[in-house]
Amino acid sequence: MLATIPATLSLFHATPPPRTREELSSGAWVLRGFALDVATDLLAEVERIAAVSPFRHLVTPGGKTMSVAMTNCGAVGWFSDRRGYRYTEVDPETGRAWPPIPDLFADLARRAASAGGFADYTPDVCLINRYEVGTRLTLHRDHDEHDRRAPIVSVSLGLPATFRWGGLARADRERRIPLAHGDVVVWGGPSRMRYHGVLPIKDDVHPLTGNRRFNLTFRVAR
Ligand code: MD3
Ligand code: FE
Repeated sequence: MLATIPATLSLFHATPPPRTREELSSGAWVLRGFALDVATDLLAEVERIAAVSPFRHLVTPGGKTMSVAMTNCGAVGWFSDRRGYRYTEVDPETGRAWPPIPDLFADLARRAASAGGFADYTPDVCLINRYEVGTRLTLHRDHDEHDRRAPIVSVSLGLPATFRWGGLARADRERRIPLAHGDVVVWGGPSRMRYHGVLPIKDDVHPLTGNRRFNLTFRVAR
C-alpha cells in the first residue's frame, strides 16, 4: 500500500530550505532562508523605494554602463559617474533625498548582523541591485565606506545567483557560493575587504520576481 503524503510535505508545496548558519571565512556568515518570512514585504518596499528613486544603470568612471540596475534608500546612497564612485545625500537623478530605510529593512539587517556576531548594527544606506537574466557583477571590493569594521549585510531575493567569493588580492583563488531567494549573508571582520562578484544570472522564473533577482546590501558608509 502506498503511504499517504501529508499535504504539508506534498510536492505541490515548495520544500522549505533549512535555516542553517554557515561561516564561509572568518567573519562571513551565510544565513540560509533568514529573510524568507518577510520576502514579500521586502519586495513591496523595494517597489515603493523605486517609485521615489528609480532603478538606473550607473556609468563607471571608465565610461562603462553597469549591467546591474541600482537604487538606494538611506541617509546617503551609492552613486557612480565619469567623476568617480561616491556616496551622496541627494539622488543626483531626482535632485531629492534618497528615500529612508524602511523599519522592516533596518530590523532585518540588525537581526542578521546579530546572528553573525555583530551587535547593534545600524546601517545608514541600503544599496538595492536589480539583475535581469544575463546580468553580472564583475569582481570588485567595496571600499567607498569609511567604517570598515562594520559588516555589510546582503539579502538575496528572486532568481538564484552564483556568488564569486575571492580573497584579499584580485588574483587569489575564488569559491563559488550559490545564493537563493531569502538567503542573507553577513560580511564582516577580515572578510569585509575580500574581492567578490556575481556570475551572469541564469534564465529562469521566480514566483515573486519573475525573471529578476534583487539584492539588498546594507552598509555603514559614514
Ligand atoms: C563581501 N553586490 O553591491 S552581495 C555590491 O549580489 C555587491 O548584488 C552583490 O557586491 C550582489 O557591492 C553581492 C554580497 C556582498 C556585498 C558586499 C561585500 C559581499 C561582500 C563586501 C565585502 C565582502
Ligand atoms: Fe560589492
